[in-house]
Amino acid sequence: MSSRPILHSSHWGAFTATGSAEGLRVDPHPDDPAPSPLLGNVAAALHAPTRVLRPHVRRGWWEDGPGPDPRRGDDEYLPVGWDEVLDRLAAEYRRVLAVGGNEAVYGGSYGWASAGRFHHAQSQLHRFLNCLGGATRSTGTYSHATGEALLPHVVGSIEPLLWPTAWASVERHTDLVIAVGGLPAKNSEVASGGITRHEVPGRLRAARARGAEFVLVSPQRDDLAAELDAEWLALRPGTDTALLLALGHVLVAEDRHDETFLRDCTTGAEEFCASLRERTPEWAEPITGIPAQTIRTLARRAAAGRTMITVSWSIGRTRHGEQPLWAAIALAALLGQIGLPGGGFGHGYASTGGVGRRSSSMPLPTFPQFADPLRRRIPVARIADALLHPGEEYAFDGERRRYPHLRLVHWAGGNPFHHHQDLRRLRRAFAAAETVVVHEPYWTSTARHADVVLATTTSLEREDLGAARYDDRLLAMGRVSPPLGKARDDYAALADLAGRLGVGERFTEGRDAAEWVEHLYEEWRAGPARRAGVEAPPYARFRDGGEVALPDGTTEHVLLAAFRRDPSAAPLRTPSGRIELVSARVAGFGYADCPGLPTWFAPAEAPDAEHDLVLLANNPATRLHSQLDHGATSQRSKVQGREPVRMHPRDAERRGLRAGQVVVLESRQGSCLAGLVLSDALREGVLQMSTGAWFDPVAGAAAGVDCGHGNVNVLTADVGTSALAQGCTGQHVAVRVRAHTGPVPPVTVFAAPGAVGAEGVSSPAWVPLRTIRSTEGESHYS
Ligand SMILES: Nc1nc2c(c(=O)[nH]1)N[C@H]1C(S)=C(S)[C@@H](COP(=O)(O)OP(=O)(O)OC[C@H]3O[C@@H](n4cnc5c(=O)[nH]c(N)nc54)[C@H](O)[C@@H]3O)O[C@H]1N2
Ligand SMILES: Nc1nc2c(c(=O)[nH]1)N[C@H]1C(S)=C(S)[C@@H](COP(=O)(O)OP(=O)(O)OC[C@H]3O[C@@H](n4cnc5c(=O)[nH]c(N)nc54)[C@H](O)[C@@H]3O)O[C@H]1N2
Ligand SMILES: [Mo]
Repeated sequence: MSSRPILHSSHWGAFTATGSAEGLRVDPHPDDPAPSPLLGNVAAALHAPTRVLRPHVRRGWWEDGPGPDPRRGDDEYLPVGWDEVLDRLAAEYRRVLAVGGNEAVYGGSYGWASAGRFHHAQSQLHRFLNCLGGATRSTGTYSHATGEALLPHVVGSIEPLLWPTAWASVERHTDLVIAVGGLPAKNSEVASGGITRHEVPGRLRAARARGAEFVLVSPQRDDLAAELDAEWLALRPGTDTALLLALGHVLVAEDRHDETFLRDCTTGAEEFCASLRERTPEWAEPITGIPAQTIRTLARRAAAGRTMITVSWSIGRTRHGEQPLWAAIALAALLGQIGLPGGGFGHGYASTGGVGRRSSSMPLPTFPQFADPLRRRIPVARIADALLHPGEEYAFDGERRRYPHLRLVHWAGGNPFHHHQDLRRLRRAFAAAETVVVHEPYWTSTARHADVVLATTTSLEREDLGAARYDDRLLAMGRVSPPLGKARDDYAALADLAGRLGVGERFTEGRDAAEWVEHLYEEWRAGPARRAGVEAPPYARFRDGGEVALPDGTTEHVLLAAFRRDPSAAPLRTPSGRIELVSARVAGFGYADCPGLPTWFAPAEAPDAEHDLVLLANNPATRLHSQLDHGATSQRSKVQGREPVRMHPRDAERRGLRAGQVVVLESRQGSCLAGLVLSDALREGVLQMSTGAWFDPVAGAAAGVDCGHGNVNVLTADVGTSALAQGCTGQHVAVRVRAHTGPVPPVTVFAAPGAVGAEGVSSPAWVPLRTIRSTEGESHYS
């Protein structure tokens, strides 16, 4: 480790790292006005016990050959050399390509990986696969698949997701922010690719200081900073559409809607307004739990000034998650402020720190991935369906498609055993594959379900260029530590595999990693940077701690502002050229779960006699997803080593539960342990537990549950949002809770399989789960 400070970057902030006898010291970038506590996790990246220190293979695969195998997730791992594992893997690639063609390889490889323009794991893998003639990939994101599918039909583009009205405009012009799903400060700590300055808290403070008012619509009070003095509408989870339609009802009933805007800029206004007739505040009150009078008053306030309605991405990650976004756009259309400074609608403000930044349109240094000759895609959250139902037909965004027969699964930079729903089902799905390859720095649960685990460096062990479209600079990411053990960069591993498959020259173009980083920088410096008048030093000077300032983009909503100024000169790319409050195209798809206009559906995950609470499974405050769960900031939040679950004190009292206790959560899908935290920041009847605790079925087996640590995705259901977007619905799940009795088993998942853990406990090879069956619908392991 270097004993002088080295500049580096992460999805949660830029920092310097300094090696010392006590380990790695991490200091935030001096320009960051609000550094993220997530920096406290960084040092754990070099914590050897959790790291994959050399390539490993699963014994059953190595000895018995490829094929569907229920032992996946329940087998030993053997350390092997790089050459022997890459030889075997190349042979397996040749077999699969011969038997099933390129579509038999699944290389969607969804996930956040690490910051860094060159070593971006997905770009590396996708380039490798494109060199081979392509592979089945994924379309859409776990984050906001509903917006990606819906927005093109309604406003002709996903631009509102990418370049909404900037914070600077909200700060200056907005009178009322209606924040559906809140503007949680914790989410704005993160932005994909890096975030040098955390500006969102300051922006919100400035808007408030100027006089903007905030209304928080969420089951949780702390989805908005207390200093913003927001009015809190603590609605029932999954009922936002009812609230938004009722607000629309009031506008129309009281003639506060903007007829001119509806006439010039929308289509279907008449039919949509007619559909609101029954959607009175009195109708919405028992559904949402929000008093009718509160709804009426809010509608009047919204019509009285400049109003921004923003819907967080989380709301889309529920069954029928397309509806609240469409209802919010329709409500904003009734108010007639779409395209005006500080008005209209947003989707995902504060869902990351990048949304609402004035993003530079300047191209960034980019490792070319080449074109994908195959162009075969599955909706990203349908991975288990695809593995379990090869050849089966499914509906997606107006098309009928068929799942390919996936035989080889290749992942780099993602953790499906964190991000996917219903992990017991995912385990059956992985058992159906013939070979699973994972590049990972850590022994994640996905690595523990793979046949081939390729030991990967973390970004701290590499040099790279740090930059993101929503950030204000390009910075040099220096190497903080030499590679741990025999870990290699994704690039090096893929280059050697490409060589064995006859495409080495095409993949590398004769450059090693260091040469590529320099090449990408110099190419950018001579091209886009020069054209934009951006001053950038030569790489030799930039490389050690260099930073280059990037220009800011525009403040207003580019597409919608132009459209509003002149709808006929700048029509939207919808069939009507306008905002579609009613979409004939979507109606034409004939989907019962996504009709042609914003529609109310009762929540799929609602309390019933058996599961009397709704759990919000949202993104964590103490880490990025599952990354560095063993880091200091994440570990500090644990309760008896378990992931915390928050509950209202009255809900706990009714069940005789106490703060600090280990509890069992059970849903229709599965069960886990969690550590109880009490808080009156939640609506009663609602629990909250973050995603990202590492799946620990070993501790689970000892406690009679599926996960002994608290991975919320053993509880969630694996169902698409609707036939339109087929997005992830992991945000909500109905559960029941009881006290855990008996000993609390140690968490085993932070030590390598087969290793002797911190407490002297030998961590099992992996899991004693013998009864995974390969047939869908049948029961799981016990
Ligand atoms: N129930 C529920 N589930 C959810 C959500 C929810 O709200 N509720 N949210 C969803 C959302 S929005 C998202 S985006 C997903 C996130 O899901 P993921 O993006 O899959 O989660 P991460 O933990 O970030 O996984 C990234 C993995 O990449 C590895 N990695 C880091 N750097 C490198 C590298 O350089 N090379 C390689 N090979 N690997 C690297 C990390 O160790 C980690 O295991 O989760 C989704 N899952
Ligand atoms: N610290 C940190 N920041 C992150 C991430 C992380 O892992 N850690 N992940 C990043 C990623 S990939 C993404 S996609 C974004 C996610 O951004 P979001 O999807 O917006 O974030 P979540 O935290 O999942 O959910 C936000 C809030 O929605 C509220 N909510 C849940 N259900 C409902 C409902 O039915 N109605 C209403 N009105 N509110 C509801 C919850 O109280 C929750 O706190 O965050 C990004 N930022
Ligand atoms: Mo996400």
